[in-house]
Amino acid sequence: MKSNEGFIPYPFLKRTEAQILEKSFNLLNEYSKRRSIRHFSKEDVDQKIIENLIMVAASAPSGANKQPWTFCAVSNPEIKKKIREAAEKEEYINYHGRMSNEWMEDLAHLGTDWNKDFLEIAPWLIIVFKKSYDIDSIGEKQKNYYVSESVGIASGILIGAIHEAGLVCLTHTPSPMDFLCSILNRPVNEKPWLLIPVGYPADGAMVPDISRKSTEEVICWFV
Ligand code: IYR
Repeated sequence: MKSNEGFIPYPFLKRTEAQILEKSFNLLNEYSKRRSIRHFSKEDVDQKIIENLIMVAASAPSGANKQPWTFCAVSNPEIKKKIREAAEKEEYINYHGRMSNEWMEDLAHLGTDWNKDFLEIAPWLIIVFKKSYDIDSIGEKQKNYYVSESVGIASGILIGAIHEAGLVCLTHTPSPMDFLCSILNRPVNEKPWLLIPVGYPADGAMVPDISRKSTEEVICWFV
């Protein structure tokens, strides 16, 4: 018989199917209200809230449970300013020729441009770094697995948690993002994955009038 050593019982609390159905409706309703926000209020968010939300993200499953991520949480105004300046430098180039015409046309309805004032206005910037490998205590490289999948799942959980907690965020990728490694003094095994401004929406914040794909477009059933 296979030994149970290294295993513990899973404390599962079973709900009724009716409760699960109701919960799934509520979740759908809640998540259909989630939007990416580019207009932030300057209103502060308590550091403990950010810590809790990041630790929710860090509960994500990961390849071989290597948890190949680091979350940098920035509220320091000087560092936010440095990040904004470096991001705008890259985005200026993106919007003035580096992005293809097709890409620019695909973005037009979002009303974005190279100005990234939200990087200074939002009270917190969470920068998700992926660790392509780990470095152990004697400086040896240790392999990580399914790193992009793992960090993508953790980022998705973070975005959901931010929404459920009552805050808003943006998934921002000012590419190339290498400037974040030097500004945030990251070790060589960490690469920036996503930059997520977090806070409250500005009074009267606007979002693009866009829709989500239908059930039929998204799901292929095989029942
Ligand atoms: N990184 C740029 C451009 C951009 C790209 C995609 I794909 C978007 O969905 C939105 C924007 C920017 O942040 O403006």
